[in-house]
Amino acid sequence: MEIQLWKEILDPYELAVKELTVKFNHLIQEHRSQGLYSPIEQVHGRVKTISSILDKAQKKNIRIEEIEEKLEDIAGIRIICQFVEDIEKVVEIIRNRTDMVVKSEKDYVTHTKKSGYRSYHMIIYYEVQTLGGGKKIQAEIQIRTLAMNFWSTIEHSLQYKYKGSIPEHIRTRLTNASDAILLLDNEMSSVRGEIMDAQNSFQIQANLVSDILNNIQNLYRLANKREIIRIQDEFYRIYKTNDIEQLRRFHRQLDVIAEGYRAQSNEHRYEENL
Ligand code: 0O2
Repeated sequence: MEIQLWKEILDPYELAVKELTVKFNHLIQEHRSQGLYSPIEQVHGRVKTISSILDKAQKKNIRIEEIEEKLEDIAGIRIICQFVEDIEKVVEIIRNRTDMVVKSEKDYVTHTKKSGYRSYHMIIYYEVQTLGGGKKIQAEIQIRTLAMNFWSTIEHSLQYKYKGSIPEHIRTRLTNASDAILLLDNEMSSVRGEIMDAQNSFQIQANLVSDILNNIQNLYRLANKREIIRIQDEFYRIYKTNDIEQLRRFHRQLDVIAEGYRAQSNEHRYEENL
């Protein structure tokens, strides 16, 4: 097939990967800006290279004209979670979305592959808009923990190095490493609550500080310089205490001050217009 034709075929997949990556990243942001724990830690996306498509098609006896129908992972999204429990949450989010239709699922998290590979796979239908109208394509979403991703990235590069026939002694090491990853994920799950609490309070504090700084910045236009310096000094003092409750109170006070200045400036404008 001509390169130009490949480009035409792969273009909607490029678009789908970009859109899906933006959408999943937005989910992370939405959780964080609402002070919620995000079950998604990172998102990566890729379109399979032409040579990988040809290799897989040959391996699976797929004709070129059947590629789009039978190769389900031309568009691939990888979602990385911190904890095993997060995987089920992400799966549920995807099942409930109206812009993706789940075609099939494979659970290699509870049913580890013989190689030691663990991950949750979903094949979805996703529609992109092109110059020629809407096009429904398939995409594979792999959902796994940071630890599972570490193992599979290493194993994948070894498969590449040894062209699929990894020597037995290395296989044994990989199987041992996979067992250790399972243990590591379980250990991390047992302190999940503590870790989530720590991360949540860090996120809440970061959101509060960012809101306060925005408010102070807006006050520059309304309040006098001496008042701003007083507010800033007060902020630095409270910030150093590391006390979220004090920050919350200061945030509320700042809202009241800002509201007072806004009302004053509206009154002023109203009088000028009389
Ligand atoms: P790439 O280069 O990552 O795109 P199968 O019929 O079992 O041979 P199938 O039908 O493609 O494979 O489905 P499966 O098993 O769900 O695998 C899909 C993808 O999961 C693979 O795509 C890999 O990305 C990943 N995967 C599956 N098994 C393993 C494994 O043992 N080790 C690692 N590291 N990854 C795995 P590709 O096209 O094979 O590879």
